[in-house]
Amino acid sequence: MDTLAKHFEEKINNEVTIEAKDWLPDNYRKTLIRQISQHAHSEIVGMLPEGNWITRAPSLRRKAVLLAKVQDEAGHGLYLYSAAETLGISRDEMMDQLHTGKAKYSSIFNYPTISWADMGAIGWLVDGAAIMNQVPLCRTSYGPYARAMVRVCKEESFHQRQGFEIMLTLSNGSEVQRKMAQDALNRWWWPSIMMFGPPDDNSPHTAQSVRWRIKRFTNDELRQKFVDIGVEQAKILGLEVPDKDLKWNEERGHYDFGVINWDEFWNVVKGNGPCNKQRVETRKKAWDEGKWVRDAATAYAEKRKARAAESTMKAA
Ligand code: BYC
Repeated sequence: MDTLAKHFEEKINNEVTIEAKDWLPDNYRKTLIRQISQHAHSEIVGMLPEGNWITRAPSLRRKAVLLAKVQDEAGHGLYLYSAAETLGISRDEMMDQLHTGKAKYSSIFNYPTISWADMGAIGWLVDGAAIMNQVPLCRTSYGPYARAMVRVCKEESFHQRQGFEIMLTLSNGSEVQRKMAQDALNRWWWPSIMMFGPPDDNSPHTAQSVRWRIKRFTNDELRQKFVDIGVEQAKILGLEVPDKDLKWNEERGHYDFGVINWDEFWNVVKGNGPCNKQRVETRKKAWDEGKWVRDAATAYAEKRKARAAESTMKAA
């Protein structure tokens, strides 16, 4: 092993954060670009299913909170794209990868949001799963990613609570509202536990990412933590988790749960979920229609730079 690689390994083993200026093995860089850019794409595609309900929120308060949440997701995308850029990929390249299907984004955002209760279920379960996955990422080995995650997680925990509060209100409401909440749980539970990715024995990246301390837990470890907490929270809501095989296992100290439909997961990941085409088309349209904004911002930045250079020359 050459000196640079040895130094890198020592840093990883001693929990010293890796920074953009450091020497990085090529595959570590590639893995991070893949994961961070896919994470960023998930944030901005994740705005769409909820954005769909901003105009239909049941009160001004609900509308204001949902609007703030969706705007937060845009912010998360921006921190994450910036973190990925420190690794040598441009924003344009990342967007191109999203639009051409070369880069993935989370499977969960390819499901439709058909009732207001879905806003509750997304906040409670999807943001809940996101927190479970992302809190350990605050200690990921790459500094710019870890620092971005600190702020993201603070905002995600507010998102999770607002979702749980919607579910609590509905489940304590009229019979129709309680049914809406149960129906949303029935539709979002399984896709949420799929969010953690394929099982460890079928996950090509987990082992190496854990060795590099990019991932602090495996997909199955996080999924189990999520199920254990989610089941208890469903009890507080008085709702039933749609899994007939769910059972507390005294020996393991965890809930056992039913078999995940991995065919459905891979089908959605490969682009054949209920909303994949619509999501990518909406993002492409937004990118094309936003071109004039990017052009104007670039022209303004260039003008400011030229003015600053001119006044420096005058002063000299
Ligand atoms: N959907 O070896 P694996 C959020 C892909 S939350 C689609 O386990 P890795 C939000 C995986 O990319 C959601 N694809 O990979 C919440 C890989 O394909 P490639 C985003 C998936 O990277 C609320 C292949 O399957 N969170 O943003 O070690 C509101 C093999 O998987 C999925 C993050 O991205 C999936 N669910 O582990 C708004 C967190 N799962 O790349 C927004 C950061 C796996 O080889 N990311 N695949 O073509 C991670 O922690 C990890 O990347 C994953 C996957 C756990 C997701």
